[in-house]
Amino acid sequence: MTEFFTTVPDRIPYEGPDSDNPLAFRWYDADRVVAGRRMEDHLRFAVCYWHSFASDGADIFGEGTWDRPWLDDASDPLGAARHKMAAAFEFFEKLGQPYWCFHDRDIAPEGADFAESDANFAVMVDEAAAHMERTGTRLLWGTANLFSNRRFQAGAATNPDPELFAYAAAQVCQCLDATHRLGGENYVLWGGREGYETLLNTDLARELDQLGRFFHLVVEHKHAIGFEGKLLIEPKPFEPTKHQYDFDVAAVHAFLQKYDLMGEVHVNIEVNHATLGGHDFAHEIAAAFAAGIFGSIDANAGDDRLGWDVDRFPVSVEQMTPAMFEILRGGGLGSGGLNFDAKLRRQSIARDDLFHAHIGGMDTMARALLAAAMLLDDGGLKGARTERYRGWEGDLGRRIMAGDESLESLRDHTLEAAEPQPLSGRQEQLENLVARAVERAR
Ligand code: XLS
Ligand code: NI
Ligand code: NI
Repeated sequence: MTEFFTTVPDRIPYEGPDSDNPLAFRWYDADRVVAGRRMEDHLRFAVCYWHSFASDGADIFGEGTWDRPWLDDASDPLGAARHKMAAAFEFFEKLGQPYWCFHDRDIAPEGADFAESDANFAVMVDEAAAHMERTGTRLLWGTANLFSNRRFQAGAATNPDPELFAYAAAQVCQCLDATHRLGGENYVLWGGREGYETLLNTDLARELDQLGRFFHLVVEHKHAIGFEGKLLIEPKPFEPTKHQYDFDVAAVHAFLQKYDLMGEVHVNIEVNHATLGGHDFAHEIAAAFAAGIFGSIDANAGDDRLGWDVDRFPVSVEQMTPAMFEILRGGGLGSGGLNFDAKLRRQSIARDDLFHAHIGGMDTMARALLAAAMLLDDGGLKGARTERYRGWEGDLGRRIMAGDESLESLRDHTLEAAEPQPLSGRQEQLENLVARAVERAR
């Protein structure tokens, strides 16, 4: 097998916080038990195929910069796809993360028509099955690319032309089957171009109905083939369209309720999508757990001053700790995982940069997990929150929630009652608790 990452050892070792080895983990220790579970089972890391292997670093102003020889091989697209996959699995084996994720068109080249694209895909799914068997890497999720090709310029399920709806359905049919065959634990549907640019040409109500119909077809097919993984929508507020229909967790929750999809579809929350939507990442996680639709995470980071999806690798333990805390508080990732939907900067052109990026991302999330577990254990945060709502355990609170009070009865109560006494929200004190956990997590 061709060795692509020749300067990197066979396996990235764990060497502990005092290590100066740039190609070693300092915090991610797969077998270490934290809050009752091995770190690997808590974090369920995945590497994404699209940014790391299918892209060449091109941006809207300039051509690709990264050293990716398989992308140049245009005369033999399937040969190039095999070469790309060999490099990807070499990377996975060396990094040692348990999972990967792909789009159908990342792993196999688009053909002259659907039948040829599908035949290419079948070849590469076989190839992936063999690599997975050999290396033990598992599939966190698969997904269909329903946005790159120009045929999808006006959307997939929400397209004004039903032929495009059919095309998208055909692709999802094949990709869901492949995900099932590869033992995928989830199947993701990011909205891609399901949104609009202008109402002058858009029938918003009709497009949402089409989207609801599409999801029912996916749910029916999932059950027909016996796929037991979760179906996940990935909310994003905008980009590429100005108005994406799956804006955020709350919008997806409303959509799932309106189209009777609750229990069948969950969410894949991406950090940079949450922040673009004007939310804290932790808010989106808490909103998903509250709605009963939490599914999985696309781990990355935005940039405080750039208003687009920059997909950096996560580097801030301070930012990730409150999010990991919400995940633990919600009961953990379940069948979801932390997929690095993140890309190198355009100037990071050396082969081993891909390792440094993932090592940093994994160490950041591992350390955030340690800090979050400490917060969960310490009781300070939990106690403060319980205390804050203590009134609801009393007689009045219970009667209100049981439906035993009316506006009038509450007016009568308030006429007699003493003036309510506000209590401190203690935000700064609680923030100090978080800072202490970040400091002490080891
Ligand atoms: C784009 C999305 C995409 C999905 C998979 O912003 O994050 O990469 O994760 O289609
Ligand atoms: Ni994503
Ligand atoms: Ni994204």
